[in-house]
Amino acid sequence: MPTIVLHHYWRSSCSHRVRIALELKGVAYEKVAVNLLTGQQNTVEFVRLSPRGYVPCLEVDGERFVESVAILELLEELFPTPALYPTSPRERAHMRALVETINAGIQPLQNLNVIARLSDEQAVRTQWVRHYVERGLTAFDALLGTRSGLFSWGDTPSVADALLVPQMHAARRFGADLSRLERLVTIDARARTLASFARAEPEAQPEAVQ
Ligand SMILES: N[C@@H](CCC(=O)N[C@@H](CS)C(=O)NCC(=O)O)C(=O)O
Repeated sequence: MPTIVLHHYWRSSCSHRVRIALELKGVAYEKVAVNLLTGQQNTVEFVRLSPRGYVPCLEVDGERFVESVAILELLEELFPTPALYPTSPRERAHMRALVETINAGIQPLQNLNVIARLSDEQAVRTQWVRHYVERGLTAFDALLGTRSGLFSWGDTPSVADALLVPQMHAARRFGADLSRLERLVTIDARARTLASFARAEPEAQPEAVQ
């Protein structure tokens, strides 16, 4: 078993994704908290680990990996069971589209340094984030089509759920309107009843500020 260290922030959705995958796969790992609110991500020490000054950063036997989706794919290859990606090329492409709808289509627009540049006013930031969260999650729901599994893609958790659950957490935090996204609300609530998702929750991290 390699030695795994996750540099993360409790409320970062990208960090949350990686914690979910590690927990689902039952991988033992150590966590190092990086406080984004005090700017620890921009210190010389941290930028040496993660050049963009972003969490998460995963160390595997001392080798550093950044970008949560690349990390999720690495974990899938290092620890194939339980599988979080489907096996057929077409299914995998659908799964990646769900992943990117959140990873590329929503999260960059709600990122701390992005909304800080947008405005000093919290109300302006919140309106901006809600808009992109609601549009992106509506697209995610549409991409699920007529699927009716227990989770986003079938009856077992997948990488789509590792993206969805953190994004739903952020959606609630910013007060996004989820009233038309009942299916996503149900999937998210169901996932969070599982012990692996519960251990990965932001509020379950010891440094979480309530
Ligand atoms: N695409 C990257 C983005 C990482 C990212 O945006 N991390 C955020 C937290 S979710 C961060 O560290 N933000 C720090 C900042 O904005 O200063 C990933 O998926 O890992």
